[in-house]
Amino acid sequence: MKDILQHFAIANEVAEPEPLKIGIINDSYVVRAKKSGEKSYFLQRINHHIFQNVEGLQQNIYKVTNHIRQKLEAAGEKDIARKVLELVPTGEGKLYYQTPQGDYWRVYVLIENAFSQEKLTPASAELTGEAFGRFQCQLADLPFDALCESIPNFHNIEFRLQQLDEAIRDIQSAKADRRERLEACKDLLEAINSRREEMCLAERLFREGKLPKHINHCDTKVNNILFDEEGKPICIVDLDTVMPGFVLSDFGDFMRSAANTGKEDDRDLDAIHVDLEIFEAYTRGYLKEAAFLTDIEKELLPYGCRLLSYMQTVRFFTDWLNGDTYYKIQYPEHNLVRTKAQWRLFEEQEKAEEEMKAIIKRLS
Ligand code: GN1
Ligand code: MG
Repeated sequence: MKDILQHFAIANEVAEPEPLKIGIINDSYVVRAKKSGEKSYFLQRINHHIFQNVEGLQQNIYKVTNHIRQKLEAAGEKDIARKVLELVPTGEGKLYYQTPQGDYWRVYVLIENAFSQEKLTPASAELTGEAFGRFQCQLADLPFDALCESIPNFHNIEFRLQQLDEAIRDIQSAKADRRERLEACKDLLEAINSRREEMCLAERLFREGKLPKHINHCDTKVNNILFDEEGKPICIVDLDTVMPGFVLSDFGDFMRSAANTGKEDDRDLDAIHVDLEIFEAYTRGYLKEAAFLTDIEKELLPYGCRLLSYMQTVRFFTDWLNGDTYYKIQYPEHNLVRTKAQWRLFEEQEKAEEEMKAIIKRLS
């Protein structure tokens, strides 16, 4: 792996990359400086089966990080290197390196003493809400066409449902030999289908010109923000999916991961409930910063929570029916377990809808 690092503009001496278990898409490694006080790095193999336009992906990240850096500089912020990611170019000035075998690699400067968390306290959730609100504001003046969709239709639920339908058709037409996977999930499929129309509301409102798109992060899982030792958010990471979308995506995806008393892949479905304390704290912080929100966007925030859990259910379920080709799995039925856990969260969010609405009303 040292061979790969040689291609990047890294001047100091570094140790052998150590694998990190984060994310379920790319492969990540930390590369420590040999001398203390020198820069360490974060090396990633980009999953190019998923990100098929690596050039566009890397350009997006470069534009977004530069834009944020300029905003931080203009605001006179200190310690900017800890507040925004920095890509390390290759010796030839490219934003990634492609091996002769066709793999793609990229390097960031490592942000030291920064940690991701799976569970937040209400106090840190409020600060995190502010951080994501600020992030959206910082990107609000970036023209839409400045960024490409690094994964086309990424958070378009109509498209995700089409993919589910295709997976089912493949099984029914015997093109795919996974009938038992489908047979075992008939009730779940029926339940998913009964919410289809409602869940496509955002896309309809967009077509009618009633719901705007903004530049979003599109993967605001709680572990995609780094905190300092005191638990204060410092930097938003995992910028692979920054692209135009509904603010509902970022609000909903955060709640899907952080305002859930259980885990994304909990086998114990009874452990899964909406954590309204976290919901309220994050919302308070977010609304403080996201001054650009229109009334309809604010009103739809609880719907956004359900939408993202619904979308994640559909995506995990599709991958299960397709024979686990997209997400990394740790055991054979992992995608099925994830599907059921996300569906339970969706049902819990349905139950908590009125309470969530009341909180938003109170905080607006
Ligand atoms: C993936 O990058 P990572 O592993 O944090 C996925 C997200 C899903 C998430 C579910 C490019 O995120 O959309 O919400 O898994 N990213 C991509 O855990 O598909
Ligand atoms: Mg990601």
